[in-house]
Amino acid sequence: MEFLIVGVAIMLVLLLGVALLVQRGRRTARLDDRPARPGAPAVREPDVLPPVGDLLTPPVPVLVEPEYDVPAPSAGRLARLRERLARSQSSLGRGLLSVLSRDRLDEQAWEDLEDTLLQADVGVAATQDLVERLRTQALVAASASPGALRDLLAAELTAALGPDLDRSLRTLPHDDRPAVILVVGVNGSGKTTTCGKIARVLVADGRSVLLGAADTFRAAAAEQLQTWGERVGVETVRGPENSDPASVAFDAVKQGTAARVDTVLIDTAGRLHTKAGLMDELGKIKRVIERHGPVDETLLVLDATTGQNGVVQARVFTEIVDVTGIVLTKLDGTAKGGIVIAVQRELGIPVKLVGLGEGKDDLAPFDPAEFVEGLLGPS
Ligand SMILES: Nc1nc2c(ncn2[C@@H]2O[C@H](COP(=O)(O)OP(=O)(O)OP(=O)(O)O)[C@@H](O)[C@H]2O)c(=O)[nH]1
Ligand SMILES: [Mg+2]
Repeated sequence: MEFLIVGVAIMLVLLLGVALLVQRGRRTARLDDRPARPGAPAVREPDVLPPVGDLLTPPVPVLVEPEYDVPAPSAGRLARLRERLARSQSSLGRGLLSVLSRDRLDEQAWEDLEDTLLQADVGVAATQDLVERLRTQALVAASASPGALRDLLAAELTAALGPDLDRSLRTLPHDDRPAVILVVGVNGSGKTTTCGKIARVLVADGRSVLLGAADTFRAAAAEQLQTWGERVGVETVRGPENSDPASVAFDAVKQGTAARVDTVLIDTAGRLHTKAGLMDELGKIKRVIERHGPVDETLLVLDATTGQNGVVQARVFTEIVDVTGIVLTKLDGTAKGGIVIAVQRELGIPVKLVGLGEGKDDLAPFDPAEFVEGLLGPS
């Protein structure tokens, strides 16, 4: 009898075990069948469970040398990013070319061309100038084919972009101190991102760089800059929150000089061009830095999506800090690439760099001919 009871008990235990295994198999299958979120690792049961001993042993910390990013080289970037430019500006390019490919270039056609340029933020004066020059040229060419007209348009757009302006960034050190680049602009235009991207370009070109976080309003601002630097092994000079940004900028240049780095990049807090107090503070930052020597480059970062308002902002900043170059960011997010022409024409300051995305290396030296090719597509 006892023998029978023990036998039945063993059977029951075995059956229970089998039932549990089947149940577990089903659950695993259900997890695996769930549609995976994009980017999420697939859920998989390990084929062989690790020995229990391994699970109990705490992992031994492994000291790993920090690995730095290898930024993309700066040369030829606009050509590589042309695709992105073509995508955002395709409606402008298509609009212009479709007018020029009409059977007759009558008054209506020229008006439509003018409207297309105005809508792309080229600005009134530059648009009138462009259309007039194009009209004259088309008249001279009399029965020009759409292809020939496209080339005329490309040449005129390139000419309007000031192909002879000096767009080089002055980043080379002096005998006794580094080159200093000051980055300014309104809130959210892309200053910190641009500082980070420029640091990457310089590192890629074999230069030594120091970052100065002269945005002391928010601790997060300095952290954001520091993160950009850390990725490429570049140090950031910071000050306490709400400390004087001019003194942080001064210290950054001082430390950069002591460390004999090639270039010091100073990020500043975003400020509205209409706030006199904040604009005065910017003037002070520049003056204090210049106790070490002249600032080599003052870059105004403008968000291309703000359109003509960018020109107004630029004018005020120029009056305060003598801007030497414009960085036009977020060109990937607007079809109004004509702002490049407007801003340069109104201010006589070259667009030196363009931002074409949120990616770490989505910043390119500006090149008028490449830009126009991106706009109009291949001939
Ligand atoms: N699409 C796109 N986004 C950009 C570009 N440049 C910057 N951004 C984005 O714009 C946002 C603001 O950038 P920040 O660099 O923090 O701007 P900021 O001028 O430092 O901002 P404040 O310090 O707050 O004035 C971020 O989300 C960036 O990723 C660009 O060229 N294209
Ligand atoms: Mg910032």
